[in-house]
Amino acid sequence: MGGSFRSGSVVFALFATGAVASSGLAQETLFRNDDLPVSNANAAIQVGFVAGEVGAATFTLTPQQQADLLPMRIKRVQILWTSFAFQVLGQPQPAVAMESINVYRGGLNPPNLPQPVYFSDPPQLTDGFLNEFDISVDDVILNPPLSTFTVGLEFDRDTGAAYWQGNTLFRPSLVTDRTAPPVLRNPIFASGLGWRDFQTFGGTGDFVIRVVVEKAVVTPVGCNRADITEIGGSVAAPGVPDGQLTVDDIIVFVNFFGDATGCPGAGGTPCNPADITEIGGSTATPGTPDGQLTVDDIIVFVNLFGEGCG
Ligand SMILES: [Ca+2]
Ligand SMILES: [Ca+2]
Ligand SMILES: [Ca+2]
Repeated sequence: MGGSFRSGSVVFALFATGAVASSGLAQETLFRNDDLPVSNANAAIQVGFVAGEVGAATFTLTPQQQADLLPMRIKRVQILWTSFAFQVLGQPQPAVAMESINVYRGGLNPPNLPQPVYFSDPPQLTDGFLNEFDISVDDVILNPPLSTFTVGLEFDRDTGAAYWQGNTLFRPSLVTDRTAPPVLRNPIFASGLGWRDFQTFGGTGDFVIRVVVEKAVVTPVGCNRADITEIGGSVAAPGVPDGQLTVDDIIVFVNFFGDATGCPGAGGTPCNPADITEIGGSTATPGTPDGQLTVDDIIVFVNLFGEGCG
């Protein structure tokens, strides 16, 4: 058998996906390659994965998305996971833990391979559902430049029911649609082979792995929160914090605070560089910029500026 992935798909008419409602939040963007569910469309369970192997989907950002979304945070990952036993016989199989959900920069574009940036804790997968995993707390950020990224499921130890019992596929697995992708966008990390495209194994279709992202607001990394600009920085071109506190930081702070550019903003994200703390924030516990400019921002700025940087 060789222990590596081989295409052994089982086709079924998808009827239970435990659909996850699409997000109503405008700032979230859903990436998906698959076209399921479609009326009477066939899906296919992909069998043969063993521990350490990965089934993945590579997503491409349009130039407009690169401009609008980067740097972006991976918020949630949705994975369709089901068994023939459940789909056809109505026998849902026990939930199982897999090794991890993995995020990579890039995709399978030989000689370039997906570059790992994140491995989750073991996800618990329930048969018959588009399982959704919220990884936003792990702050998985993909920085520019970036045109493609890949998200996959790494399989765990070879436990649970055998794939086949008689002529029936019992073990749940990843699912694909049945329409051929035009490009290399379904990488599989196969034991003993490394990264290969699903097409290499005779497969057609796209993995039903979907990703919800949002533009990441990256808190400037200065020497402290009063370091909001660089020497020569201005409101028009504040640049990046330069690790020192100079008169430019004061001027830029005063101007941003005075004209309130961008404020108030959405809660939880800074509305402009002068928004460095929340109501009640102090130098000891500045908390999170709250999207509004208040006297607390001034107090914290003055105190931090006074403390200076190492
Ligand atoms: Ca497809
Ligand atoms: Ca500075
Ligand atoms: Ca504030």
